[in-house]
Amino acid sequence: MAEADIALIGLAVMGQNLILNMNDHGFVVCAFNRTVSKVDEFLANEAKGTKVIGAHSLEEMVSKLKKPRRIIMLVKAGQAVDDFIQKLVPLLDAGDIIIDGGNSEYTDTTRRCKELKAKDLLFVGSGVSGGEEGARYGPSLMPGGHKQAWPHIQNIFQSIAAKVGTGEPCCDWVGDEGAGHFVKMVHNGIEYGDMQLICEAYHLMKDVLCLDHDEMAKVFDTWNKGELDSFLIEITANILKFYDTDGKHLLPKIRDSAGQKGTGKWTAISALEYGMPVTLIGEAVFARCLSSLKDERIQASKHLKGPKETTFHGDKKEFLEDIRKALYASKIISYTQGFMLLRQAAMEFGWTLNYGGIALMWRGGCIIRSVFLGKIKEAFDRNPELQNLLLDDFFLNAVHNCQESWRRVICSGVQSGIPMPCFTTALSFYDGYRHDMLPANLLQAQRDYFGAHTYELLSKPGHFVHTNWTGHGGSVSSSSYNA
Ligand code: 2AM
Repeated sequence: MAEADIALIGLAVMGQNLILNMNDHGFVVCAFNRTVSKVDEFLANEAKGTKVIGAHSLEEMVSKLKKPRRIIMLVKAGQAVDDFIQKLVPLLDAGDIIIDGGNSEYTDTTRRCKELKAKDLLFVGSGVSGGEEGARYGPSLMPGGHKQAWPHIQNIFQSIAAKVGTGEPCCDWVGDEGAGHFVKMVHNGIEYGDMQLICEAYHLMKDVLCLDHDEMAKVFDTWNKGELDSFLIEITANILKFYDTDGKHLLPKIRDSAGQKGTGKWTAISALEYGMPVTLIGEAVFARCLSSLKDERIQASKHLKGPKETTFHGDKKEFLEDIRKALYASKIISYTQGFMLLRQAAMEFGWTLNYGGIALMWRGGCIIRSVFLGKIKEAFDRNPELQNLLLDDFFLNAVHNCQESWRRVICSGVQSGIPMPCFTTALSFYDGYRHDMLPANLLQAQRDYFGAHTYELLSKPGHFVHTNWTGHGGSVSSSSYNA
């Protein structure tokens, strides 16, 4: 009997929690898993007393679904997704919907969209963020793919998603093809940036201002009541307050060598690929790489000297406010860069992206959730065509208001020898972006000098010329060689 609203394949913890979340919202879910014994285990334990039903084969699962059939997969990214799709296709009818809620690469999602379109099936690749807790009680959901699927899944998706404000769901249609997974990837990159910015603020407080852990925790608690109000600032305060079983703070005992699973790296790779200066995420990834060279750093620390004078002479309270503003301004730059990458990807792939919706999707449920994202949503509501976040009045004024502090923090930090890769790259980006004239005229001249790469004159853009700089290099440009 066709009784289930949706089927879910993949009973690891994310899958199980999403099922229970859907069940809580009144949907009948049919559970399936490659290792079929897990279906019975799940029904007998976590799903006991719920309306969740199980299937012991894909055929049985498909037979239990209302039409159009909706099937969501939460399986290991890569081959497992293709394997299930291949097995499902012969069992489905035109208009049925397959959703991939795993951590797939957006290029795979785009490919699967195209393959399934040719078979009259609708495919959706959805970013799911918020970890196990989010999946159970309200994740951020970022679905993209075949838009015809959206009316059939919108109710389920928006019901189970995190809610903000007056109950707005952190889930909306993102865009075509792999857009949902692309947006999830950028989300993860931004998460790397946010975390590193907080680490730089912590480093300055600890080693320039010499604050103790409880003092720092208080600062972060205060920051969390203002414009920096966010999950990551909140947990940072809690981490700083955390005592180990021996009565000492746990944080300073943790080895300063950062791990990574690669999602930040993929954002940086895309930025390089599409030529967008997403420098802050790039620096955040490299900061983790540098931190992981722990043994080398220990050696280097014995030989490489820093500045002689590192004692702070200014007003501590004022400097703390400067750090807060430096963090806020840098964060604005990071999100500006992230949205620049989204815009470029949209151009590259011909996607129409819902930028305000993306900000709202990240507003709750996920690791980067913050009040700040509400401001980004408002900026896109004011102007859906907004070219660059920095050009919105709210963010422009915010950066103007922060910039003196931002510059002071960077000067003091540099003089004290504190590495601040993300604070500094953010400011360099800001200063680069606001200059109508950069020294790339010299760069073009150099390229033309040694490689006859040609250049344009300011007075004649689009018209490429070559100069014989030395009198003996010839006047043939490299493009003429190529021709
Ligand atoms: P399993 O329980 O049978 O291992 C997370 O690992 C989820 O992805 C699990 O439900 C797991 O199923 C599934 N999974 C991992 N690799 C898979 C594969 N190659 N084919 C099908 N499912 C797979």
